[in-house]
Amino acid sequence: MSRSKKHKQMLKDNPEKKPPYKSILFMVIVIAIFGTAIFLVMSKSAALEPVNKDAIKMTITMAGFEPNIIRAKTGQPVTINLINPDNSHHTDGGGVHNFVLTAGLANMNITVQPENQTVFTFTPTQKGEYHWYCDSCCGGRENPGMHGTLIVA
Ligand SMILES: [Cu+2]
Repeated sequence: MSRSKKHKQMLKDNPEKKPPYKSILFMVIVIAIFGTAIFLVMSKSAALEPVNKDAIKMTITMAGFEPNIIRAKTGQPVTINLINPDNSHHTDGGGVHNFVLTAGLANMNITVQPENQTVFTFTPTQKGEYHWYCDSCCGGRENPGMHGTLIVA
């Protein structure tokens, strides 16, 4: 007997009854898939230790920069160890963040990959307040949470 014939025969034998375990199994699979997805997005890797202990340790997540204010002096190099603990399962930007500082001081666009870190140095030459932001996620520059201020004295 062919496969489809067999199936038709089964339907004939048992026309109304749908096996209930099928819908239970379906629910279990749905819950497992959603549970896994939520876990992957929420889980963060063990806190990344900065590779440069002398640098300013800064983290960037979906919640913004921490710290989001740094102070510097003209002519003195600023080194930032930027840590991104977010993982690549974020649908918004794939967990990638960046540090963009262009206005008036420098022309920096530093990208940090998910669960990764990067170290960069720049030397402010003029006093003032300069704003940086992340434009890879959460509305980017338009999102007030994705900003920081560099105060150069
Ligand atoms: Cu970001």
